[in-house]
Amino acid sequence: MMLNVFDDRKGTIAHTISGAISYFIPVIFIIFIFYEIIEHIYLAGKEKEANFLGDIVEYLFGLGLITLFMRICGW
Ligand SMILES: [Ca+2]
Ligand SMILES: [Ca+2]
Repeated sequence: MMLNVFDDRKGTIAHTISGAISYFIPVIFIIFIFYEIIEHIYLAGKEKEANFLGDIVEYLFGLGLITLFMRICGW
């Protein structure tokens, strides 16, 4: 399976921040997945599966970072 992660700066920041915010507002997860699937289907030519999966990894990276941060800080 091919993954294209941290490929563009703007998108990476947006996906990572979305993941981080999901820690506080979990419903963002559903919106994010829904948005990514729509983007993947309608930009099928442009957005390859490697990018689609990579965006989800970027999102999970943000979620993981904030989770670790909160745990380390004891919040
Ligand atoms: Ca995407
Ligand atoms: Ca990406």
